Amino acid sequence: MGYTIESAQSIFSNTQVPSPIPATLALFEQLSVDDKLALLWYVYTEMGRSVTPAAVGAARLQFAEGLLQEIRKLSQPDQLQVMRDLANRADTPASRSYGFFSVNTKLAFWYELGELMKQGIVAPMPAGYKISKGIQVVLDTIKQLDAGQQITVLRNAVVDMGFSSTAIPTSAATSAEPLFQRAEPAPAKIAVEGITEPTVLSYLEALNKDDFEAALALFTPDGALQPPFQKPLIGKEAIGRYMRAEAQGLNILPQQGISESLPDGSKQVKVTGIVQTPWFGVNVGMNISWRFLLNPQGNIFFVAIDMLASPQELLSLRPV
Ligand code: 45D
Repeated sequence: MGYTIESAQSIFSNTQVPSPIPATLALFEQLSVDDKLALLWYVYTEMGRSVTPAAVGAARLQFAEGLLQEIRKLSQPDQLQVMRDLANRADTPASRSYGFFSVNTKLAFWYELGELMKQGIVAPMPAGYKISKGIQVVLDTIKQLDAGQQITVLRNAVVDMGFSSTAIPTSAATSAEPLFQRAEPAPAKIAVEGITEPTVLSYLEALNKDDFEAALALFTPDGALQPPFQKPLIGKEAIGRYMRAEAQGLNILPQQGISESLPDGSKQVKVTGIVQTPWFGVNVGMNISWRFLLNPQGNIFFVAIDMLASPQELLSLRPV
């Protein structure tokens, strides 16, 4: 198959509408550190997207427990300073520890900190805090986003915090990852309107079972997976590590798709549907597309997972 990952990245490119998420995050980046913390507080606590506490198992916090214990012992001004250092990516011991956390441990850490702030154990938002003009602009932008996009902004903001001296992606830096519990059992059998390719259906079913070995077996040895807003991960080892760290407990609810055979016998397949993260359970559905390039043997050479710009894009299934 004469494809490169680069050429595979552009399959179905005419159905890809630019996502508002990078632009929103760029606005967020321009805020002062205190405005960033305040904004996240508003988005997280006022927008009614509640994290399912069941997701935050006690086991999950064990990696963050040390840092949380230290923060509890600090005075409130010092606690605030730790949060500022994290948001500033300052080179401090706390910020470095955080930098080593996996994505899910970072989220669990802030979840717990948010709980401690609500209880007044960790420096809360000052009563009567007045939002600045800058925050208002970003807040208004975030309000335009759908729920799945809002939690993605939250997630990316959190993941980018802390100090990390290496170029290693966080998901690769940690090996031990606690298990997520599914809020609801995922559908075992999958039917996608317009799609009969067994590889694609098996991939989606394997993710719903957290059976990452089965999912990996579908890839070519040089195959790649491109997560939303990230560069492709190449090879089964990298994909497997990533999936074990970040794909646990997802509910995959694909809806429809389009499949096209190419002259050399390979196929490009696009599927759209809903993905639920265990963090928010059934409360938040993310509008997602998968763009697969299958080789003539039916193995996955490339799959890109994209967050759709709007729910209308679920129906955007033009070829090319
Ligand atoms: O700074 O096919 C406070 C793949 C204030 C795999 C706070 C996938 C101060 C292959 C509020 C305390 C994984 C790619 C902060 C599919 C402050 C595949 C706290 C896709 C920070 C389909 C903030 C999966 C907090 C997808 C607690 C698309 C924020 C998964 C918490 C997407 C935010 C998952 C949380 C997403 C966000 C999860 C918990 C977007 C979680 C988002």
